[in-house]
Amino acid sequence: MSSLFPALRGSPDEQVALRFGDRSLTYRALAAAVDGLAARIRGADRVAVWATPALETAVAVVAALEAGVPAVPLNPRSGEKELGHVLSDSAPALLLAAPGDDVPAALAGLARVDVDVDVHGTALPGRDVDVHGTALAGRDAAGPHRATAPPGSLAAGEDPALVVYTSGTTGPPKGAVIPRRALAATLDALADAWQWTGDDVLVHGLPLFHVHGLVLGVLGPLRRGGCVRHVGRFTPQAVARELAGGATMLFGVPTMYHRIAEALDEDPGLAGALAGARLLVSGSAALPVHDHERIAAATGRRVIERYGMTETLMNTSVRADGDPRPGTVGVPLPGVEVRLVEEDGTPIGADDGETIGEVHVRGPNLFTGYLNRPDATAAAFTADGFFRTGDMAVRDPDGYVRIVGRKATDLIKSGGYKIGAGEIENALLEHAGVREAAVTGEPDADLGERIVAWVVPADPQSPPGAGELADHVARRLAPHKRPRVVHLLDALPRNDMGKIMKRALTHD
Ligand code: MCA
Ligand code: AMP
Repeated sequence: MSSLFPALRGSPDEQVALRFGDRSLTYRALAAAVDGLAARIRGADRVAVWATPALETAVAVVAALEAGVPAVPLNPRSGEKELGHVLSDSAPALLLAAPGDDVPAALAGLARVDVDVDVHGTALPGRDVDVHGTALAGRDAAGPHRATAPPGSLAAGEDPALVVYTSGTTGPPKGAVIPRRALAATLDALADAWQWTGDDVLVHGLPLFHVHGLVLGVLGPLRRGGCVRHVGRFTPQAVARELAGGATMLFGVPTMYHRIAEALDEDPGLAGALAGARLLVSGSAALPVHDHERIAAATGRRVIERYGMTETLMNTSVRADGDPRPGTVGVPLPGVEVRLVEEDGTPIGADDGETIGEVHVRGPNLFTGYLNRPDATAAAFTADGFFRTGDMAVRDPDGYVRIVGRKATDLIKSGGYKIGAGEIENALLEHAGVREAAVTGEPDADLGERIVAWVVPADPQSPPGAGELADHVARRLAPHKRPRVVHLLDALPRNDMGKIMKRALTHD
């Protein structure tokens, strides 16, 4: 099996690969930790990774990729319902977690493998567990499991590398199966577009259970032989400190750039730090032109945007050597075909910057399908192999793509997270105080969109409080899926067919 990370074996011994807070690992130490862990999990069908923003998450995912075992990153703040769904759907053989991390009871049935890393450079001996979860007393970490890997069967690029859960409009999240070749293709295409090399030092504070923070933000630097510094919790000051201290690139969601733009006035050091960066990249949602302009005015630097999706990894980007036009997501990455189509599927011929069509993409960056969901997989692709993104866009005559909206109004992008309205409605309906519920997104300067719940209480005399409903959703699903605003209504507006008319749900 060819490694996705040649730098693991070829980098100078003391070169730093990962830094999380004040803990760092050189490539040599990373290779040792990865080898030790890979030997313990090799042959497993699939492993879950408790994806805290920590060194151990990076080690666990890289070890799984080196062992040819698909990894399922878990949001450590997932609530009981969401976690239960991901576990039953993905059926991992093992849980990889940092020693000492407390995990919810729902994970207690899974055999746990502690991810031991020694920041001084050697893999630590740990309790060994076989791939079926049985503890193997006294077995050497590099022991017999090396021999259990089915020869040849792990080699192909089509083999699954990651299963990343992503929300749809209704129902629970779907697991997007991302093959090895998609990781390689997207990261190498970005290297071309961004002139991204092993000399780059990336800084970010993104979560590690989604494509942005994990694939681009951790696997990206490691594939290049460069370094990533994760700040733990994002703050403008933390990224400024790293950029002033040698980091060359910043990745963030628009909410993070908005917070940076807001902080620029009071923090003169921040503008200087951003000005010194080689590349400032935003993605996961649209960065408003106002924030683009505020950052450019204060720093003289343009943030560039790239456009991607869990299912497609990266599709387009403003190139490092291109025109950094705000409000656009740039041009298709090398190897990626992008077309805009009419409602009836007819491709739009004219790149006139005006004709709106749905974005379809095809290329080696695409996922292979949704886990256990052949119906959803079939519906997502056209007969000629393009993936239907659901994003609406126009294309300028010189090929620059501008995303102008989304087909489904029931998908909300908040803080860069994709959240399905139906998923939250179902959770709200499980609260005893809720008779009916509808969820919408409304514009929010900080989050892009905020989640709004419209609720008909079971007992109008003692309706549930907004905080209680937010806590209920946070506990069932995840904190970022909680409604930020709750409106109580006597009834939901419905059409003659009984369907809720969400467009009629407004404040006044
Ligand atoms: C508040 N909190 C609560 C509650 N209220 N927790 C439980 N129950 C409650 N009722 C907690 C939160 O959990 C959090 O805790 C703190 O209060 C503040 O939370 P919040 O205001 O929600 O958000 P924030 O911390 O200000 O987060 C903004 C953020 C975040 C940092 C921008 O949204 C974020 O990390 N976004 C990144 C999303 C992302 O990576 N998307 C990529 C997917 P605590 O302080 O302890 O944390 S898209 C993708 O991958 C594609 C491929 C692409 O194109 O990139
Ligand atoms: P996710 O499925 O969570 O991976 O989110 C993918 C979605 O995020 C895409 O379908 C787009 O709607 C949105 N997105 C990602 N990057 C951008 C961007 N630069 N501009 C606008 N929307 C974006």
